[in-house]
Amino acid sequence: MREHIIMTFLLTFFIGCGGEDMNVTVMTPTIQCGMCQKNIEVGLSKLDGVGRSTVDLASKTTKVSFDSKKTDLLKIENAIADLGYQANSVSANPNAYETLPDCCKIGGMDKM
Ligand SMILES: [Cu+2]
Repeated sequence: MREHIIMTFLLTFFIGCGGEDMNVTVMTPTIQCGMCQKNIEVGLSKLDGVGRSTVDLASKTTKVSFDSKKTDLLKIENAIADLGYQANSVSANPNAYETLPDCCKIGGMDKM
């Protein structure tokens, strides 16, 4: 009887994922303002396989839905880092960080 419950759960889980579409929440602790939000959302939209990304300034996280056949979490983390922001444990690319507007830099490097 217990096996049935587990199987039902697993099936629901796989259907819920809708095939190859995956959702991840990336910690982006160095984002400061709406500009950061735009930078990341626009930057990620250019990445092949990324469907939708939503930056939440309040919780400093970025939710990303992507096609696991075309891209993966590491590529997404690196793409965010290349935009000048920390992504999970991947540090911001220092060159990209330097080109950010001043409002996006405040405290940005302190947290690394
Ligand atoms: Cu900003």
